[in-house]
Amino acid sequence: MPEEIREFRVSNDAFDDPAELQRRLADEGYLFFRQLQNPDKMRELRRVMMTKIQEIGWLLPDTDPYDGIADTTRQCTEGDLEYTAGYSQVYKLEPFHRSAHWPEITSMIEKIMGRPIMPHPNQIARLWFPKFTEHTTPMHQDFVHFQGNFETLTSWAPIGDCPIELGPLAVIPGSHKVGRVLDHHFSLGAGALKVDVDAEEEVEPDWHSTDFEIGDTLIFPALTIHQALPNYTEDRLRLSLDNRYQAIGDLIAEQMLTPHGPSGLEWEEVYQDWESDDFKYYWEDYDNPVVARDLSFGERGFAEALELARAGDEHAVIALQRAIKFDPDSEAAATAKEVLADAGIPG
Ligand SMILES: O=C(O)CCC(=O)C(=O)O
Ligand SMILES: [Fe+2]
Repeated sequence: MPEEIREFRVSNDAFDDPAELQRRLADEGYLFFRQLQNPDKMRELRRVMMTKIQEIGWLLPDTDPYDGIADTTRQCTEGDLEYTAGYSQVYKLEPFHRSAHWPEITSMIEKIMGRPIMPHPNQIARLWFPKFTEHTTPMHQDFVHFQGNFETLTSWAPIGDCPIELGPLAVIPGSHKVGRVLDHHFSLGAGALKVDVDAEEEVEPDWHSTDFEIGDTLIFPALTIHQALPNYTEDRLRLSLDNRYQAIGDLIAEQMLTPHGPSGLEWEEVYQDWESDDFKYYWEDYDNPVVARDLSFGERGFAEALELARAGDEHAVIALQRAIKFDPDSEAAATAKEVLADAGIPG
């Protein structure tokens, strides 16, 4: 958690001024809008998703699902089998996928990009348990995960109010100006990769965020350094959307055309119970050159986790134990088992 967090600049004043929006994005590496997305539609989406999350058992029974009161005994995160079991059910919800196409957000992205755009079908919802703070998303640049091109924009919005203590996103303004992908290292947090900002001479750790209210939306390109703040609440589940948008015709990495990995799903499974066909396989109408996934970032992080686990690092040990449990027959699990056995730690 950064010692000091300053307030985002709010860009609603430039709402209808694409040139000014583009200038601010180029200069500051993010745009933040109050109520860019329709709060009523967001509230409806929250009700649908939280109702499902309560059915899964991650919210206390006999509470209003809208309040998002977590059963903290069910804590789990991306990379855990239990997370996939629950998240896959949320990931199948049609209204969740439709939300990436809401004109409130697509028209703003198009204004900023100045070209026709499309959402990546690999949409993400984050279901973050309270007091599980060591698994918080660490400082990173999105390019290591999403690749393709540097102009791809992330849109992050909580589905519900998200004050600082519930753990919204924070960014370092201007950090995209490093102009390249910085070294990323092993982290236990979501995404498993972090930039060591203290070791980067070009970057000052000047963190900005805000108490998000429903509809508020943060937009930033693939090189802007950001992190999630820890969810310090007593019992509230943080629910948020992070979606990516790119100009049609630009490079896209293959993994952005598949469902989000932790869902464990194929599109046919996602679409099983949808009422309408209009947003199924929509990207197939667009001609984006597809590049293979660059696995080197993840491989390097995993190699570091092995090294750290050998030295007894607790987070690395947890990460290896998780990898073994998630896919016991994988090559990574075999290596992880060896390392833990050598160190005398149970796999
Ligand atoms: O919601 C989070 O914890 C992480 C989100 C993130 O890093 C992103 O939207 O790029
Ligand atoms: Fe990110």
